[in-house]
Amino acid sequence: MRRVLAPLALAASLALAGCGSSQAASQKAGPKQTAEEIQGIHEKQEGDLTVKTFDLFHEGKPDVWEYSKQAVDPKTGKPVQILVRKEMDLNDDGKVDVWRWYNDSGAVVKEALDLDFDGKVDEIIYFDEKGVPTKKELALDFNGKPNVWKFYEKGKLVRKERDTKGTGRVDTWEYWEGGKIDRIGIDTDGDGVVDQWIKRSGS
Ligand SMILES: [Ca+2]
Ligand SMILES: [Ca+2]
Ligand SMILES: [Ca+2]
Repeated sequence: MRRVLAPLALAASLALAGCGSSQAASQKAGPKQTAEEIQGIHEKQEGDLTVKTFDLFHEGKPDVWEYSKQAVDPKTGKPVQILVRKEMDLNDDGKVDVWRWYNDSGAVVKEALDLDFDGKVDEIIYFDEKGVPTKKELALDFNGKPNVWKFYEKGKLVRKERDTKGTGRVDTWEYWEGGKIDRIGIDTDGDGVVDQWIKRSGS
């Protein structure tokens, strides 16, 4: 049976996966299944990383993957698992749609999103240690090629760079101040250097 859930509601339920939440097991438990397996949780080793998968809807395939590495807790000297990456399949097609990377303190440093579920990443967001975005890369044509880059300082947009011609090179620079465009630089001949400036009137 195919589940029909709004992506946001699903994302919210998936977000709970890492918090020890478990739904009531709906499948019949075989005699050899562990409690975790009954909850749709499996663990395996992939190189240096431990991969924990969560089958949140008990359909026999994972919806969430958590990759963690072995480390030593500096305070206790005991071995601990540190989450390095989490992947989520929001629309149940078996392909990952959200990737999150974490630093050793557990903060998200980077997130990649496949917004239209075609397997190509459409947006990448970079965060500082406080979880504030510092940069966003957008593939507005949904072809997997970023064509807009947004830069932030203290959470505020300060610059947008655009590749308006699909050449893979930035040809338009927008400088933002106080939530408004202050000036735009345009490279008209493709040499990477601004040839024309458009300024906000009155500035
Ligand atoms: Ca998917
Ligand atoms: Ca996509
Ligand atoms: Ca130029």
